[in-house]
Amino acid sequence: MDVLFPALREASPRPALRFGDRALSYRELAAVAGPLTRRIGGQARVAVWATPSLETAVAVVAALQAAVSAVPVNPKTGESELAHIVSDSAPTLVLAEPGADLPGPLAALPRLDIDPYARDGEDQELPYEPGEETPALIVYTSGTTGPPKGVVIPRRAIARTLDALRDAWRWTAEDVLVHALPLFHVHGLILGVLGPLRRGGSVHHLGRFSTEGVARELAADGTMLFGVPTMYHRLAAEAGGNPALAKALGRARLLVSGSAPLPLTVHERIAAATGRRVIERYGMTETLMNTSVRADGEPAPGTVGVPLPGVYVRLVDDNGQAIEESDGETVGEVQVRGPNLFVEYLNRPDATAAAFDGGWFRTGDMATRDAAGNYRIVGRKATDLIKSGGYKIGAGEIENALLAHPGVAEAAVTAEPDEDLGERIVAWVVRAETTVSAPPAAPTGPADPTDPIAPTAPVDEASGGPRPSASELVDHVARQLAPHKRPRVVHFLDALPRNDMGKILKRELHA
Ligand code: MCA
Ligand code: AMP
Repeated sequence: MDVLFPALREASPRPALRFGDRALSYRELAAVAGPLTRRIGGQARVAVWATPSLETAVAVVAALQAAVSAVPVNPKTGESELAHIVSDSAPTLVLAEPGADLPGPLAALPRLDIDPYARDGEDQELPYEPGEETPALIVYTSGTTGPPKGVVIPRRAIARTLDALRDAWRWTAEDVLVHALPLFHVHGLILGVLGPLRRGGSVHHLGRFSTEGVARELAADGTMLFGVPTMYHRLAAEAGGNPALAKALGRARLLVSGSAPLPLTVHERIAAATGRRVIERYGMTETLMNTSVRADGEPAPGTVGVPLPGVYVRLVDDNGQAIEESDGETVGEVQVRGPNLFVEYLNRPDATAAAFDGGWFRTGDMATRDAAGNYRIVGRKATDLIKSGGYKIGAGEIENALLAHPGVAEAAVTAEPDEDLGERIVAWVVRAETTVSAPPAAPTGPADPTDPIAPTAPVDEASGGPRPSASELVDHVARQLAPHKRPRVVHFLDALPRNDMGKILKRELHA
Protein backbone atom coordinates (compact mmCIF):
# COMPACT_ATOMS: atom_id res chain seq x y z
CA MET A 1 0.00 0.00 0.00
CA ASP A 2 1.02 3.62 -0.11
CA VAL A 3 3.14 4.98 2.68
CA LEU A 4 1.04 5.74 5.78
CA PHE A 5 3.07 8.72 6.95
CA PRO A 6 5.00 10.23 4.02
CA ALA A 7 6.53 13.07 6.08
CA LEU A 8 7.99 10.46 8.47
CA ARG A 9 9.67 8.61 5.58
CA GLU A 10 11.03 11.90 4.27
CA ALA A 11 12.31 12.72 7.77
CA SER A 12 10.98 16.23 7.33
CA PRO A 13 12.24 18.85 9.83
CA ARG A 14 8.67 20.11 10.31
CA PRO A 15 7.02 19.77 13.73
CA ALA A 16 4.99 16.58 14.20
CA LEU A 17 3.96 15.99 17.82
CA ARG A 18 3.73 18.28 20.82
CA PHE A 19 2.53 17.28 24.28
CA GLY A 20 2.90 20.19 26.72
CA ASP A 21 6.42 21.47 26.21
CA ARG A 22 7.78 18.20 24.78
CA ALA A 23 7.87 18.00 21.00
CA LEU A 24 9.26 15.96 18.12
CA SER A 25 9.75 16.87 14.47
CA TYR A 26 9.17 14.21 11.80
CA ARG A 27 12.93 13.73 11.56
CA GLU A 28 13.19 13.18 15.32
CA LEU A 29 10.16 10.92 15.32
CA ALA A 30 11.71 8.81 12.55
CA ALA A 31 14.99 8.68 14.49
CA VAL A 32 13.28 7.28 17.60
CA ALA A 33 10.76 5.06 15.76
CA GLY A 34 13.39 3.40 13.51
CA PRO A 35 15.32 1.61 16.26
CA LEU A 36 12.05 0.81 18.10
CA THR A 37 10.66 -0.98 15.04
CA ARG A 38 13.71 -3.23 15.14
CA ARG A 39 13.12 -4.01 18.81
CA ILE A 40 9.41 -4.79 18.50
CA GLY A 41 9.42 -6.28 14.99
CA GLY A 42 8.35 -9.92 15.02
CA GLN A 43 6.15 -9.57 18.12
CA ALA A 44 2.71 -11.06 17.67
CA ARG A 45 0.98 -8.06 19.22
CA VAL A 46 1.89 -5.28 21.63
CA ALA A 47 -0.14 -3.54 24.32
CA VAL A 48 0.37 0.22 24.65
CA TRP A 49 -0.17 1.81 28.05
CA ALA A 50 -2.05 4.70 26.49
CA THR A 51 -1.46 7.69 28.74
CA PRO A 52 -2.08 11.04 27.00
CA SER A 53 1.62 11.44 26.29
CA LEU A 54 4.37 11.70 23.71
CA GLU A 55 5.41 8.15 24.69
CA THR A 56 2.04 6.74 23.60
CA ALA A 57 2.19 8.51 20.24
CA VAL A 58 5.75 7.27 19.64
CA ALA A 59 4.83 3.71 20.69
CA VAL A 60 1.87 3.55 18.31
CA VAL A 61 3.83 5.03 15.39
CA ALA A 62 6.65 2.52 15.97
CA ALA A 63 4.21 -0.42 16.13
CA LEU A 64 2.54 0.73 12.90
CA GLN A 65 5.92 1.00 11.17
CA ALA A 66 6.93 -2.43 12.49
CA ALA A 67 3.67 -3.98 11.19
CA VAL A 68 2.88 -5.18 14.71
CA SER A 69 -0.71 -4.63 15.81
CA ALA A 70 -1.10 -2.48 18.89
CA VAL A 71 -3.74 -2.64 21.61
CA PRO A 72 -4.09 0.77 23.30
CA VAL A 73 -5.06 0.28 26.94
CA ASN A 74 -6.83 2.91 29.04
CA PRO A 75 -4.50 3.36 32.04
CA LYS A 76 -7.59 3.72 34.25
CA THR A 77 -9.04 0.36 33.19
CA GLY A 78 -10.22 -1.56 36.24
CA GLU A 79 -9.28 -5.08 37.30
CA SER A 80 -11.83 -7.28 35.58
CA GLU A 81 -11.87 -5.29 32.33
CA LEU A 82 -8.08 -5.26 32.11
CA ALA A 83 -7.92 -9.02 32.78
CA HIS A 84 -10.35 -9.54 29.90
CA ILE A 85 -8.49 -7.25 27.47
CA VAL A 86 -5.12 -8.86 28.20
CA SER A 87 -6.34 -12.46 27.98
CA ASP A 88 -8.42 -11.75 24.86
CA SER A 89 -5.75 -9.85 22.92
CA ALA A 90 -2.77 -11.84 24.27
CA PRO A 91 -0.06 -9.20 23.79
CA THR A 92 3.53 -10.46 23.94
CA LEU A 93 5.03 -7.13 25.00
CA VAL A 94 3.85 -3.94 26.64
CA LEU A 95 5.09 -0.49 25.62
CA ALA A 96 4.91 2.11 28.37
CA GLU A 97 6.40 5.36 29.55
CA PRO A 98 9.33 4.95 31.93
CA GLY A 99 8.19 4.76 35.53
CA ALA A 100 4.58 3.82 34.75
CA ASP A 101 3.26 1.48 37.40
CA LEU A 102 1.61 -1.28 35.39
CA PRO A 103 -1.12 -3.35 37.05
CA GLY A 104 -1.12 -7.18 37.41
CA PRO A 105 -1.85 -8.66 33.99
CA LEU A 106 0.37 -6.13 32.20
CA ALA A 107 3.14 -6.22 34.81
CA ALA A 108 3.48 -9.94 34.04
CA LEU A 109 4.43 -9.22 30.41
CA PRO A 110 7.84 -8.31 28.99
CA ARG A 111 8.05 -4.52 28.96
CA LEU A 112 9.73 -1.97 26.75
CA ASP A 113 9.98 1.59 28.06
CA ILE A 114 9.66 4.29 25.44
CA ASP A 115 12.13 7.15 25.56
CA PRO A 116 11.02 9.65 22.90
CA TYR A 117 14.45 11.25 22.91
CA ALA A 118 16.55 8.09 22.71
CA ARG A 119 19.00 8.10 19.80
CA ASP A 120 20.22 4.62 19.05
CA GLY A 121 23.48 5.49 17.32
CA GLU A 122 23.05 5.56 13.56
CA ASP A 123 19.69 6.38 12.07
CA GLN A 124 17.72 3.24 11.38
CA GLU A 125 15.83 2.97 8.12
CA LEU A 126 12.14 2.43 8.64
CA PRO A 127 11.09 -1.04 7.44
CA TYR A 128 9.04 -1.63 4.28
CA GLU A 129 5.43 -0.53 4.48
CA PRO A 130 3.20 -3.55 5.22
CA GLY A 131 0.13 -4.51 3.17
CA GLU A 132 -3.08 -2.59 3.62
CA GLU A 133 -5.06 -5.38 5.24
CA THR A 134 -2.43 -5.82 7.97
CA PRO A 135 -4.13 -5.27 11.34
CA ALA A 136 -2.90 -1.99 12.75
CA LEU A 137 -4.84 -1.43 15.96
CA ILE A 138 -7.17 -3.41 18.18
CA VAL A 139 -9.48 -1.01 19.98
CA TYR A 140 -11.84 -2.31 22.67
CA THR A 141 -15.44 -1.12 22.51
CA SER A 142 -18.51 -1.89 24.61
CA GLY A 143 -21.59 -3.78 23.46
CA THR A 144 -24.98 -4.04 25.15
CA THR A 145 -23.98 -7.15 27.09
CA GLY A 146 -20.78 -8.89 28.09
CA PRO A 147 -17.25 -7.54 28.16
CA PRO A 148 -15.88 -5.14 25.49
CA LYS A 149 -14.97 -6.55 22.09
CA GLY A 150 -11.63 -5.98 20.34
CA VAL A 151 -12.21 -4.21 17.02
CA VAL A 152 -9.47 -5.17 14.54
CA ILE A 153 -8.68 -2.06 12.47
CA PRO A 154 -6.52 -2.52 9.35
CA ARG A 155 -4.12 0.05 7.91
CA ARG A 156 -6.45 0.42 4.94
CA ALA A 157 -9.29 1.77 7.11
CA ILE A 158 -6.98 4.27 8.79
CA ALA A 159 -5.51 5.55 5.52
CA ARG A 160 -8.86 5.76 3.71
CA THR A 161 -10.67 7.50 6.57
CA LEU A 162 -7.92 10.05 7.04
CA ASP A 163 -7.81 10.76 3.30
CA ALA A 164 -11.58 11.15 3.15
CA LEU A 165 -11.33 13.65 6.01
CA ARG A 166 -8.61 15.54 4.13
CA ASP A 167 -11.14 16.06 1.40
CA ALA A 168 -14.10 16.91 3.66
CA TRP A 169 -12.18 19.22 5.96
CA ARG A 170 -9.61 20.60 3.49
CA TRP A 171 -7.07 19.23 5.97
CA THR A 172 -3.46 20.05 5.02
CA ALA A 173 0.11 19.95 6.29
CA GLU A 174 -0.36 23.57 7.41
CA ASP A 175 -2.96 22.58 9.99
CA VAL A 176 -2.11 22.44 13.67
CA LEU A 177 -4.62 20.29 15.51
CA VAL A 178 -5.43 20.99 19.16
CA HIS A 179 -7.03 18.30 21.27
CA ALA A 180 -7.24 16.76 24.72
CA LEU A 181 -8.90 13.44 23.95
CA PRO A 182 -7.79 10.13 25.43
CA LEU A 183 -5.42 8.08 23.25
CA PHE A 184 -7.09 4.67 23.65
CA HIS A 185 -10.03 5.36 21.31
CA VAL A 186 -10.44 6.09 17.63
CA HIS A 187 -11.28 9.76 18.10
CA GLY A 188 -8.18 10.82 20.04
CA LEU A 189 -5.70 8.32 18.59
CA ILE A 190 -6.58 7.78 14.93
CA LEU A 191 -8.15 11.14 14.10
CA GLY A 192 -6.25 13.17 16.67
CA VAL A 193 -2.70 11.78 16.37
CA LEU A 194 -2.46 9.66 13.22
CA GLY A 195 -4.55 12.23 11.29
CA PRO A 196 -2.04 15.09 11.53
CA LEU A 197 0.84 12.66 10.93
CA ARG A 198 -0.72 11.38 7.69
CA ARG A 199 -1.09 14.98 6.48
CA GLY A 200 2.42 16.00 7.48
CA GLY A 201 0.91 18.58 9.84
CA SER A 202 1.14 18.68 13.62
CA VAL A 203 -0.82 18.00 16.77
CA HIS A 204 -0.72 19.83 20.08
CA HIS A 205 -2.13 17.62 22.81
CA LEU A 206 -3.14 19.31 26.04
CA GLY A 207 -2.57 16.29 28.29
CA ARG A 208 -5.92 16.90 29.91
CA PHE A 209 -8.89 19.00 28.81
CA SER A 210 -9.29 22.52 30.12
CA THR A 211 -10.93 25.56 28.59
CA GLU A 212 -7.76 27.58 29.37
CA GLY A 213 -5.59 25.07 27.52
CA VAL A 214 -7.84 25.21 24.46
CA ALA A 215 -7.81 29.03 24.52
CA ARG A 216 -4.02 29.12 24.85
CA GLU A 217 -3.29 26.70 22.00
CA LEU A 218 -5.83 28.17 19.59
CA ALA A 219 -4.60 31.69 20.35
CA ALA A 220 -1.07 30.52 19.51
CA ASP A 221 -0.98 28.60 16.24
CA GLY A 222 -3.78 26.00 16.47
CA THR A 223 -6.01 25.86 13.41
CA MET A 224 -8.37 22.99 14.27
CA LEU A 225 -9.98 21.66 17.44
CA PHE A 226 -11.39 18.13 17.89
CA GLY A 227 -13.62 17.44 20.88
CA VAL A 228 -16.55 15.51 22.27
CA PRO A 229 -19.82 17.34 23.03
CA THR A 230 -19.02 17.50 26.77
CA MET A 231 -15.96 19.58 25.92
CA TYR A 232 -17.93 21.92 23.62
CA HIS A 233 -20.60 22.22 26.30
CA ARG A 234 -17.94 23.40 28.76
CA LEU A 235 -16.40 25.74 26.17
CA ALA A 236 -19.83 27.19 25.32
CA ALA A 237 -20.64 27.74 28.99
CA GLU A 238 -17.49 29.81 29.39
CA ALA A 239 -17.03 31.52 26.03
CA GLY A 240 -19.93 33.95 26.60
CA GLY A 241 -18.14 35.57 29.56
CA ASN A 242 -14.55 34.99 28.48
CA PRO A 243 -13.59 37.18 25.50
CA ALA A 244 -10.11 35.62 25.20
CA LEU A 245 -11.61 32.13 24.84
CA ALA A 246 -14.28 33.37 22.43
CA LYS A 247 -11.63 35.08 20.32
CA ALA A 248 -9.39 32.00 20.28
CA LEU A 249 -12.28 29.75 19.20
CA GLY A 250 -13.26 32.33 16.58
CA ARG A 251 -9.73 32.20 15.09
CA ALA A 252 -9.82 28.45 14.49
CA ARG A 253 -10.25 27.32 10.92
CA LEU A 254 -12.34 24.32 12.00
CA LEU A 255 -14.07 23.25 15.21
CA VAL A 256 -15.10 19.60 14.93
CA SER A 257 -17.33 17.64 17.32
CA GLY A 258 -18.00 13.92 17.36
CA SER A 259 -18.48 10.71 19.39
CA ALA A 260 -21.97 11.78 20.54
CA PRO A 261 -24.68 14.24 19.45
CA LEU A 262 -23.92 17.94 19.92
CA PRO A 263 -27.08 19.64 21.20
CA LEU A 264 -28.40 22.54 19.11
CA THR A 265 -28.18 24.84 22.13
CA VAL A 266 -24.42 24.27 22.25
CA HIS A 267 -24.09 24.89 18.50
CA GLU A 268 -25.95 28.17 18.95
CA ARG A 269 -24.07 29.33 22.02
CA ILE A 270 -20.69 28.73 20.38
CA ALA A 271 -21.78 30.47 17.18
CA ALA A 272 -23.15 33.46 19.14
CA ALA A 273 -20.02 33.84 21.29
CA THR A 274 -17.37 33.17 18.63
CA GLY A 275 -18.92 33.71 15.21
CA ARG A 276 -17.69 30.23 14.28
CA ARG A 277 -19.78 27.14 13.67
CA VAL A 278 -18.93 23.72 15.03
CA ILE A 279 -19.19 20.97 12.44
CA GLU A 280 -20.14 17.42 13.33
CA ARG A 281 -18.86 14.17 11.93
CA TYR A 282 -20.26 10.72 12.65
CA GLY A 283 -18.22 7.59 13.19
CA MET A 284 -17.79 4.44 15.17
CA THR A 285 -14.88 2.29 16.32
CA GLU A 286 -15.87 -0.40 13.80
CA THR A 287 -16.30 1.98 10.86
CA LEU A 288 -13.98 4.87 11.65
CA MET A 289 -15.62 7.89 10.00
CA ASN A 290 -18.79 7.64 7.92
CA THR A 291 -20.18 11.12 7.38
CA SER A 292 -19.29 14.73 8.02
CA VAL A 293 -20.47 18.23 7.46
CA ARG A 294 -17.99 19.52 4.89
CA ALA A 295 -15.72 22.49 5.56
CA ASP A 296 -16.60 23.83 2.10
CA GLY A 297 -20.32 22.98 2.34
CA GLU A 298 -23.41 24.60 3.79
CA PRO A 299 -23.49 24.69 7.60
CA ALA A 300 -25.88 22.00 8.78
CA PRO A 301 -26.09 22.17 12.59
CA GLY A 302 -28.01 19.26 14.08
CA THR A 303 -26.87 16.94 11.30
CA VAL A 304 -23.74 14.83 10.88
CA GLY A 305 -23.48 15.83 7.22
CA VAL A 306 -23.04 13.71 4.14
CA PRO A 307 -21.20 10.43 3.46
CA LEU A 308 -17.44 10.79 3.18
CA PRO A 309 -15.85 10.05 -0.21
CA GLY A 310 -15.78 6.29 -0.79
CA VAL A 311 -18.26 5.49 2.01
CA TYR A 312 -21.72 4.10 1.21
CA VAL A 313 -24.43 4.84 3.74
CA ARG A 314 -28.02 3.60 3.68
CA LEU A 315 -31.04 3.71 5.97
CA VAL A 316 -32.92 0.45 6.50
CA ASP A 317 -36.44 0.01 7.86
CA ASP A 318 -37.68 -2.60 10.35
CA ASN A 319 -38.28 -5.07 7.51
CA GLY A 320 -34.72 -4.82 6.28
CA GLN A 321 -35.69 -2.72 3.24
CA ALA A 322 -33.56 0.24 2.17
CA ILE A 323 -35.39 3.56 2.66
CA GLU A 324 -35.39 5.64 -0.52
CA GLU A 325 -36.97 8.79 0.93
CA SER A 326 -34.77 11.77 1.69
CA ASP A 327 -37.48 13.68 3.50
CA GLY A 328 -35.71 14.45 6.77
CA GLU A 329 -38.41 12.45 8.57
CA THR A 330 -38.34 8.76 7.77
CA VAL A 331 -36.21 7.02 10.38
CA GLY A 332 -34.13 3.92 9.67
CA GLU A 333 -31.05 2.13 10.91
CA VAL A 334 -27.78 3.45 9.49
CA GLN A 335 -25.85 0.78 7.61
CA VAL A 336 -22.41 1.35 6.15
CA ARG A 337 -20.11 -0.17 3.54
CA GLY A 338 -16.68 1.00 2.41
CA PRO A 339 -12.92 0.90 2.85
CA ASN A 340 -13.29 2.50 6.28
CA LEU A 341 -14.62 -0.70 7.91
CA PHE A 342 -12.89 -2.95 10.45
CA VAL A 343 -11.90 -6.54 9.70
CA GLU A 344 -13.52 -8.42 12.59
CA TYR A 345 -14.10 -8.57 16.32
CA LEU A 346 -11.09 -10.37 17.75
CA ASN A 347 -11.91 -14.00 18.70
CA ARG A 348 -15.62 -13.34 18.08
CA PRO A 349 -16.67 -14.73 14.68
CA ASP A 350 -20.24 -14.97 16.00
CA ALA A 351 -20.39 -11.25 16.84
CA THR A 352 -18.65 -10.33 13.58
CA ALA A 353 -21.20 -12.28 11.52
CA ALA A 354 -24.12 -10.79 13.46
CA ALA A 355 -22.87 -7.25 12.85
CA PHE A 356 -23.25 -7.48 9.06
CA ASP A 357 -26.26 -7.52 6.77
CA GLY A 358 -24.93 -8.85 3.46
CA GLY A 359 -21.75 -6.76 3.43
CA TRP A 360 -23.38 -3.76 5.14
CA PHE A 361 -22.31 -3.06 8.72
CA ARG A 362 -25.27 -2.48 11.03
CA THR A 363 -24.38 0.53 13.18
CA GLY A 364 -27.40 0.30 15.48
CA ASP A 365 -27.82 4.08 15.10
CA MET A 366 -31.18 5.44 13.92
CA ALA A 367 -31.22 8.41 11.56
CA THR A 368 -33.08 10.42 8.93
CA ARG A 369 -31.76 11.85 5.63
CA ASP A 370 -32.80 15.20 4.21
CA ALA A 371 -33.06 16.41 0.61
CA ALA A 372 -29.49 17.73 0.72
CA GLY A 373 -28.27 14.26 1.75
CA ASN A 374 -27.47 15.23 5.34
CA TYR A 375 -27.95 12.53 7.97
CA ARG A 376 -29.42 13.35 11.36
CA ILE A 377 -28.81 10.81 14.14
CA VAL A 378 -32.01 10.54 16.17
CA GLY A 379 -31.20 7.69 18.55
CA ARG A 380 -29.99 4.15 18.91
CA LYS A 381 -31.68 0.81 18.35
CA ALA A 382 -30.44 -0.56 21.67
CA THR A 383 -31.39 1.43 24.75
CA ASP A 384 -28.77 -0.62 26.58
CA LEU A 385 -25.95 1.37 24.99
CA ILE A 386 -25.09 4.56 26.81
CA LYS A 387 -22.95 7.47 25.59
CA SER A 388 -21.57 9.44 28.51
CA GLY A 389 -18.91 12.12 27.97
CA GLY A 390 -18.42 10.62 24.48
CA TYR A 391 -17.59 7.16 25.88
CA LYS A 392 -19.70 4.20 24.79
CA ILE A 393 -20.76 2.10 27.77
CA GLY A 394 -22.90 -1.06 27.82
CA ALA A 395 -25.60 -1.33 30.49
CA GLY A 396 -24.90 -5.09 30.66
CA GLU A 397 -21.25 -4.75 31.63
CA ILE A 398 -22.15 -2.43 34.53
CA GLU A 399 -24.99 -4.72 35.63
CA ASN A 400 -22.56 -7.67 35.65
CA ALA A 401 -20.04 -5.69 37.68
CA LEU A 402 -22.73 -4.68 40.20
CA LEU A 403 -24.02 -8.26 40.46
CA ALA A 404 -20.49 -9.45 41.23
CA HIS A 405 -20.58 -7.34 44.42
CA PRO A 406 -21.61 -9.57 47.34
CA GLY A 407 -24.04 -6.96 48.65
CA VAL A 408 -26.08 -6.78 45.44
CA ALA A 409 -29.00 -9.13 44.76
CA GLU A 410 -30.39 -7.52 41.60
CA ALA A 411 -29.22 -4.69 39.36
CA ALA A 412 -30.41 -2.78 36.32
CA VAL A 413 -28.65 0.08 34.56
CA THR A 414 -30.23 2.83 32.50
CA ALA A 415 -29.29 6.28 31.23
CA GLU A 416 -30.88 9.66 31.77
CA PRO A 417 -30.16 12.97 30.03
CA ASP A 418 -27.30 15.01 31.45
CA GLU A 419 -26.50 18.53 30.31
CA ASP A 420 -22.75 18.07 30.56
CA LEU A 421 -22.23 14.37 29.79
CA GLY A 422 -25.07 13.93 27.31
CA GLU A 423 -26.24 10.89 29.22
CA ARG A 424 -25.50 9.84 32.77
CA ILE A 425 -25.46 6.28 34.06
CA VAL A 426 -28.19 5.37 36.57
CA ALA A 427 -28.03 2.16 38.61
CA TRP A 428 -31.10 0.52 40.17
CA VAL A 429 -30.07 -1.89 42.88
CA VAL A 430 -31.76 -4.39 45.17
CA ARG A 431 -29.38 -5.11 47.99
CA ALA A 432 -28.76 -8.60 49.36
CA GLU A 433 -30.40 -8.96 52.76
CA THR A 434 -27.24 -10.28 54.42
CA THR A 435 -24.34 -8.70 56.20
CA VAL A 436 -21.55 -7.96 53.79
CA SER A 437 -17.98 -7.03 54.33
CA ALA A 438 -16.45 -4.51 52.01
CA PRO A 439 -14.21 -5.98 49.30
CA PRO A 440 -10.50 -5.73 50.16
CA ALA A 441 -8.77 -2.37 49.80
CA ALA A 442 -11.95 -0.52 48.90
CA PRO A 443 -11.10 3.20 49.07
CA THR A 444 -14.60 4.34 49.93
CA GLY A 445 -13.98 8.06 49.87
CA PRO A 446 -16.85 10.43 50.41
CA ALA A 447 -19.20 10.69 47.49
CA ASP A 448 -19.06 13.85 45.42
CA PRO A 449 -21.52 16.15 47.24
CA THR A 450 -22.96 17.23 43.90
CA ASP A 451 -23.74 13.63 42.99
CA PRO A 452 -27.25 12.57 43.97
CA ILE A 453 -26.01 9.40 45.62
CA ALA A 454 -26.38 8.41 49.24
CA PRO A 455 -23.11 9.20 51.04
CA THR A 456 -23.32 6.68 53.87
CA ALA A 457 -24.04 2.98 54.24
CA PRO A 458 -27.46 2.32 55.72
CA VAL A 459 -27.75 -0.47 58.25
CA ASP A 460 -29.39 -3.69 57.19
CA GLU A 461 -32.46 -3.92 59.42
CA ALA A 462 -32.53 -7.71 59.33
CA SER A 463 -28.91 -8.35 60.19
CA GLY A 464 -27.79 -5.10 61.77
CA GLY A 465 -24.68 -5.12 59.50
CA PRO A 466 -23.73 -2.51 56.92
CA ARG A 467 -25.10 -2.86 53.41
CA PRO A 468 -23.19 -1.43 50.45
CA SER A 469 -23.67 2.30 50.16
CA ALA A 470 -24.11 4.05 46.83
CA SER A 471 -20.55 5.37 46.93
CA GLU A 472 -19.18 1.89 47.63
CA LEU A 473 -20.97 0.53 44.57
CA VAL A 474 -19.80 3.46 42.46
CA ASP A 475 -16.19 2.81 43.54
CA HIS A 476 -16.61 -0.91 42.92
CA VAL A 477 -17.63 -0.29 39.28
CA ALA A 478 -14.82 2.24 38.79
CA ARG A 479 -12.32 -0.27 40.21
CA GLN A 480 -13.54 -3.27 38.19
CA LEU A 481 -14.31 -1.57 34.86
CA ALA A 482 -13.17 2.06 34.52
CA PRO A 483 -14.01 5.34 36.29
CA HIS A 484 -15.99 6.68 33.31
CA LYS A 485 -18.28 3.61 33.57
CA ARG A 486 -19.26 4.40 37.16
CA PRO A 487 -22.94 5.15 37.89
CA ARG A 488 -23.57 8.83 38.61
CA VAL A 489 -26.87 8.05 40.37
CA VAL A 490 -27.78 5.00 42.45
CA HIS A 491 -31.34 4.14 43.45
CA PHE A 492 -32.06 1.40 45.96
CA LEU A 493 -35.30 -0.53 45.46
CA ASP A 494 -37.01 -3.43 47.23
CA ALA A 495 -37.52 -5.23 43.91
CA LEU A 496 -37.03 -4.54 40.22
CA PRO A 497 -40.14 -4.38 38.03
CA ARG A 498 -40.33 -7.55 35.92
CA ASN A 499 -42.74 -9.04 33.39
CA ASP A 500 -44.25 -12.53 33.61
CA MET A 501 -41.14 -13.98 31.99
CA GLY A 502 -38.95 -12.40 34.68
CA LYS A 503 -37.46 -9.82 32.28
CA ILE A 504 -36.65 -6.48 33.91
CA LEU A 505 -38.97 -3.70 32.69
CA LYS A 506 -36.44 -0.88 32.39
CA ARG A 507 -38.98 1.57 31.03
CA GLU A 508 -40.93 1.37 34.31
CA LEU A 509 -37.88 2.24 36.38
CA HIS A 510 -37.77 5.93 35.50
CA ALA A 511 -41.54 6.18 35.86
C1 MCA B 1 -14.08 9.88 39.70
N1 MCA B 1 -12.88 9.43 39.37
C2 MCA B 1 -12.74 8.23 39.96
C3 MCA B 1 -13.94 7.95 40.64
N2 MCA B 1 -14.73 8.99 40.47
N3 MCA B 1 -11.74 7.34 39.97
C4 MCA B 1 -11.89 6.19 40.67
N4 MCA B 1 -13.02 5.87 41.36
C5 MCA B 1 -14.05 6.72 41.38
N5 MCA B 1 -15.12 6.41 42.09
C6 MCA B 1 -11.87 10.20 38.61
C7 MCA B 1 -11.77 9.97 37.15
O1 MCA B 1 -10.94 8.90 36.82
C8 MCA B 1 -11.13 11.26 36.69
O2 MCA B 1 -9.76 11.27 37.03
C9 MCA B 1 -11.83 12.25 37.51
O3 MCA B 1 -12.24 11.56 38.68
C10 MCA B 1 -12.99 12.91 36.82
O4 MCA B 1 -13.72 11.94 36.11
P1 MCA B 1 -14.98 12.26 35.23
O5 MCA B 1 -15.89 13.14 35.99
O6 MCA B 1 -15.52 10.98 34.78
O7 MCA B 1 -14.42 12.93 33.93
P2 MCA B 1 -14.22 14.41 33.47
O8 MCA B 1 -12.95 14.91 33.98
O9 MCA B 1 -15.44 15.19 33.77
O10 MCA B 1 -14.06 14.18 31.91
C11 MCA B 1 -14.92 14.66 30.93
C12 MCA B 1 -14.25 14.44 29.58
C13 MCA B 1 -14.05 12.94 29.38
C14 MCA B 1 -12.90 15.16 29.58
C15 MCA B 1 -15.12 15.01 28.50
O11 MCA B 1 -15.30 12.30 29.52
C16 MCA B 1 -13.43 12.56 28.06
O12 MCA B 1 -12.22 12.68 27.88
N6 MCA B 1 -14.24 12.06 27.10
C17 MCA B 1 -13.74 11.66 25.78
C18 MCA B 1 -14.30 10.34 25.37
C19 MCA B 1 -13.78 9.89 24.03
O13 MCA B 1 -12.64 10.16 23.63
N7 MCA B 1 -14.60 9.19 23.28
C20 MCA B 1 -14.17 8.67 22.00
C21 MCA B 1 -14.76 7.29 21.82
P3 MCA B 1 -8.66 12.14 36.26
O14 MCA B 1 -9.05 13.55 36.54
O15 MCA B 1 -7.37 11.72 36.84
O16 MCA B 1 -8.84 11.78 34.82
S1 MCA B 1 -15.93 7.29 20.51
C22 MCA B 1 -15.03 7.11 19.12
O17 MCA B 1 -13.81 7.05 19.14
C23 MCA B 1 -15.85 7.15 17.86
C24 MCA B 1 -15.11 6.53 16.72
C25 MCA B 1 -16.18 8.59 17.50
O18 MCA B 1 -17.19 8.81 16.79
O19 MCA B 1 -15.44 9.47 17.92
P1 AMP C 1 -17.81 4.16 19.67
O1 AMP C 1 -18.32 2.79 19.53
O2 AMP C 1 -17.32 4.49 21.01
O3 AMP C 1 -16.88 4.33 18.58
O4 AMP C 1 -19.01 5.13 19.43
C1 AMP C 1 -19.71 5.15 18.23
C2 AMP C 1 -21.06 5.72 18.42
O5 AMP C 1 -20.97 7.09 18.81
C3 AMP C 1 -21.92 5.75 17.18
O6 AMP C 1 -22.50 4.49 16.93
C4 AMP C 1 -22.93 6.84 17.52
O7 AMP C 1 -23.95 6.31 18.33
C5 AMP C 1 -22.11 7.80 18.36
N1 AMP C 1 -21.67 8.98 17.61
C6 AMP C 1 -20.47 9.23 17.08
N2 AMP C 1 -20.44 10.45 16.50
C7 AMP C 1 -21.67 10.98 16.64
C8 AMP C 1 -22.29 12.21 16.27
N3 AMP C 1 -21.61 13.18 15.64
N4 AMP C 1 -23.59 12.39 16.59
C9 AMP C 1 -24.28 11.43 17.23
N5 AMP C 1 -23.75 10.26 17.63
C10 AMP C 1 -22.46 10.04 17.34
